[in-house]
Order: sequence, then C-alpha cells, then structure tokens
Amino acid sequence: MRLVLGAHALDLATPRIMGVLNITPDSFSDGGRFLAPDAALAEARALVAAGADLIDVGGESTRPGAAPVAIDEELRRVVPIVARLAAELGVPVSIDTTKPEVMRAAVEAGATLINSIDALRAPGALAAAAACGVPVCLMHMQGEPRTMQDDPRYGDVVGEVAAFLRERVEAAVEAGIAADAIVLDPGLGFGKTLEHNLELLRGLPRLAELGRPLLVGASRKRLIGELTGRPVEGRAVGSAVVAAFAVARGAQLVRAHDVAATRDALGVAVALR
Ligand code: HH2
Repeated sequence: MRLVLGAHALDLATPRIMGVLNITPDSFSDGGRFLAPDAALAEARALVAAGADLIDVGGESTRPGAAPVAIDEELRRVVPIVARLAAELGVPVSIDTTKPEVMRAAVEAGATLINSIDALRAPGALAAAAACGVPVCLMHMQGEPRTMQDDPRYGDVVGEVAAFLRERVEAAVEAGIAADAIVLDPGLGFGKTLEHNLELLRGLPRLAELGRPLLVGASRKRLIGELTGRPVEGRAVGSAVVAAFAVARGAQLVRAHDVAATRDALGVAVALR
C-alpha cells in the first residue's frame, strides 16, 4: 500500500508515524504549549527529527468535554502554522478538523491529508474533502466529544466499527474521493470504554479486511492511563507498546506525541513480524 500526499509518497510497507501538533489551549496532553507559531514550528521540527513521517495539526480539542471552537478561531489557529510547516518541514502535513471551511483553507495552505474524527459526517464535509483532492482519514466515533464517554455501548464493537467505516468509505467514494486515498481509524477513546478499546486493538485484523490502510491513535489517552496508572506525561512507554501491538496486528500508521519512543517500538515490532 502507498499513500500519495502531495509531492510525498509514503510506502506503507514500513509503518509510519503521524506526529501530533495541537494548536489549542485545551488539548488533554499538549494544550497551550504550541499556540505561538515559533513554538509550534520548533515542536514540529523536533517531531520530525525524532522520526515522524508526517505532522497532524489540530486546532480544536476533542477530549471528552472539550468546548467547541468557532470556525474563525480554528482558521486563525491552524492556517498560518500549516502554511509554515508545509513550506519548511519537508514532510507532509495533515489537518485534523471536522469543518469544511478549515479543510479548504488548510489544503490551500499546503496540507495534503484531511484527518476527520467524524468521518466527514459534518454538513458539506464530504463535498469539501472531495473538492480538495487530497487523501482523507475517516475515524469512528460514537456520539460527540462533549458526551461520548458518558456510557458508550456496543453489541459487537469490532463489527459495529467495521460496518460504520465500510459505510463511510462508500459515502466518500460516492462523493468523488478515490478509494485508494482513504485511510481508516477505529477511533480509540472516542465513545469507548477500556474494554472496547482493547477489543478493537485485538480486532484490527478484521478492520484490515476493509482493504484500506489503518491508522491507530492511542497516544497518551485515558486507556493508557487506565492500564498503567500513570498521568498524561508518563504514558510514553504504554503508548509505544500499544503502537507496536497495533502495527503487529495490521496497522500501517500510528498517531503519536512521543515520537522517539514510538519509533523504537515500531522498529522492534517490524523486526519481529
Ligand atoms: N485522537 C485525537 C485527535 N485526533 N485523529 C485520529 N485520526 N485518530 C485519533 O485517535 C485521534 C485523532 C485525540 O488526541 P489529541 O489530539 O492529542 O488530543 P485533543 O483532542 O485533546 O487535542
């Protein structure tokens, strides 16, 4: 599998790391740290030096209970950073947003992947992403960020996530997005209990049957805290182990804050495969 992101073609035979850069005051692990453009650029450079293959820029926190961000504010946060990273970084830049206006402006500024945590379900998002002409990541989420962790329930979590993602691939293709430009993500922590997250990780081979590259984001999330008892800043090892497990079970991309630890873990996982 290959993912063509603008001038960059990522060969997914090697697992790839998406480094996280949140331009928000309130993200659960790095909120407030990279609001200044120079700080954001320095962090992006550090992520790439540590081994990130692409950088995911987000301007709206999706942690449970996070406050929604207005379009103008999100544009103000992310567009200048995306433009600088796309010009100066030498790796692809993705935009983590659900808003069509932000997709269009970020792609215009140089982003070459749209990362959509609601799988392009916002009004106008499918058409906007199709018009942008860049690959998309479609993620599963039950409910919406404000309330998604209240009491998530599934009969068969892997089956339901697979059915949802299959339906979203069909909708995206119908809207004009090429099937080979679609990445899928089970959305760990987005309307899921610890047990749901673990079942999804064990069930990745079933999601791989959808025939698209899989992206998994466990980095520093509550599930790592629940498994290790550690606060957000102490979750690098637990997150890297989950990333390695995900790759061993068929994921091609992992989303990570602690890129150096993740790079080591993936190197070992690939050797063992
Ligand atoms: N997780 C987060 C945000 N975006 N996108 C994809 N595709 N997959 C994920 O698992 C995912 C995501 C949440 O993490 P983070 O960006 O660190 O926090 P916040 O939402 O608080 O900004």
